[in-house]
Amino acid sequence: MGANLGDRHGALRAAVAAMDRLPGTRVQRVSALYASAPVDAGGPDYLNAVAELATTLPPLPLLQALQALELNAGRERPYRNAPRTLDLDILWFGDAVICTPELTVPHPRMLERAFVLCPLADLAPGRVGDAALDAVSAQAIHRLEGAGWARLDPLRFAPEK
Ligand code: A4P
Ligand code: MG
Repeated sequence: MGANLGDRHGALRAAVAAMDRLPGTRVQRVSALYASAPVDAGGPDYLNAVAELATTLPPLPLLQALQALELNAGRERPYRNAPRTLDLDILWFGDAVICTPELTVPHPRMLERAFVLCPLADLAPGRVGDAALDAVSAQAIHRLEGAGWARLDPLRFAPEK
């Protein structure tokens, strides 16, 4: 999840709640929130986080449902990497490897980006690994300790310690 326009906290909180309401889908856990400057883009700083979903939706219907949530949040796409009110990308889908015009999984740029790997490591440290985190350690990123998720149910959505 990412947002760098408007009420970024509110958009990410609403996205977690909306994903939890998708058909056959529950949000299992969410990472901490992370703030960073835009990578390969301009505009205000981003807030990013990663959520783990359990879903019976196949990958493409899930992507389409996420894109509908982006539209509901006022997402516009004037140009590539434009600032946005809400971006919902699929990083992993279980162990699936998907390479279609609409969907590439694992996300092709995730390993280059601290704003993806840091929150992902909150949820899956063993699967991300220290080497991947070391590779992005030069990128400035700020973990918002305990901030931002106040209106989420802390028991349902707390990341694992
Ligand atoms: N698509 C293919 N694979 C996927 C996937 N795994 N998840 C296709 C989601 N979408 C996927 O996406 C463009 C098209 O990618 C979709 O139509 C879908 O069919 P989009 O949401 O319109 O645009 P996007 O997300 O900006 O595109 P892209 O190319 O994925 O951008 P990136 O690489 O995700 O970069 N800096 C900070 N600090 N934080 C950020 O969140 N985000 C970006 C966007 C740049 N810099 C950033 C951040
Ligand atoms: Mg996207």
